[in-house]
Amino acid sequence: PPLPQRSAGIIGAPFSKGQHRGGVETGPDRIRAAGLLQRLQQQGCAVKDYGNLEFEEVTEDEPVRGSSRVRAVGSANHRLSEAVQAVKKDGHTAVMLGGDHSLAIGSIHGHSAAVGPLSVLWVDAHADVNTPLTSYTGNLHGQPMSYLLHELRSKVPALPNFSWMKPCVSARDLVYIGLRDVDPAEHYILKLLGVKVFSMSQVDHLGVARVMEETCDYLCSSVKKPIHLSFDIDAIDPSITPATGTPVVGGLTYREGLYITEHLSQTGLLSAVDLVEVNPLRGRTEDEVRSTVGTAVDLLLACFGRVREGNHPSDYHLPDP
Ligand code: 6HN
Ligand code: MN
Ligand code: MN
Ligand code: MN
Repeated sequence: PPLPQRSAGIIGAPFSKGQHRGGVETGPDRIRAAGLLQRLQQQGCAVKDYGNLEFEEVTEDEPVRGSSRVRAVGSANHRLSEAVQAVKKDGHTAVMLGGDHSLAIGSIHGHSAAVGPLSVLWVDAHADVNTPLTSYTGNLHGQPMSYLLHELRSKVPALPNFSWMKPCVSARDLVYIGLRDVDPAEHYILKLLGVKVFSMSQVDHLGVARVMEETCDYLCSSVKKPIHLSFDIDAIDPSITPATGTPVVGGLTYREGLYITEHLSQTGLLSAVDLVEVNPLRGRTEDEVRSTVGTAVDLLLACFGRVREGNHPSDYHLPDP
């Protein structure tokens, strides 16, 4: 039987205040300019572009417990959460183009508010599970998972402009792939909560096919919850995706990235995707930017059913002579 038509609801989130490097707010427009919407349509996916969010200016934003621009991050994520809820209510798979990874707070919160409990697959060089009290950098893009996990509720202080959100993810429903730069407190948290992690060592040991098989077995073992994919472009090796704020050597290959997204697409459970941390200003050459943005687009196309063996529209027919 033909697959039900896929549809993507795209939200641009030009926001960079979860970290200190300018440029990541230009990610959404660069990813669109590389042809994302047209190419999704060409592969038979319905597309609605919800445009870029506009974030309100926060003037007084002094550090809170050592973390920077907490109020701006809180208010931007409130906006984003409501936008993702609207996209889900319209029946699309939500695509959030970042922007920095602090945006996963609003994206995952909004997704869960609309559809209920989620499975979260976090593909990243980093675990992004520092609490404001464990962060060395004070950057909120290194903290989103600690705000979202039920199990860390008592370890995260109340923060200004965050009263709209509550934790909505269980540690049992979270899987990481690609980790290779994890802070001591983050490592402690992952062990304490028993979070399923496929670090780069495990990817090397098992191979990406087994990693994805085990990921899907683990996430789909009982009820099949909708899947939220939060893909940080720095999960991919910086030789391929150098235009990002916190590159770490030894990452996923382009092919491993595509395998992950192709495989997820085939589960039929992918319900929202974040593609974050593309920073065109961090590329040293135009080729570096092109390679980073092009990889981001290819990962998103694979999320919506594109496969490497080839593709054709379901109504294709051979021309008669
Ligand atoms: N990212 N663990 C470091 C921190 O600042 O907490 C790095 C975070 C990187 C965040 O890449 O989304
Ligand atoms: Mn990262
Ligand atoms: Mn609200
Ligand atoms: Mn990240």
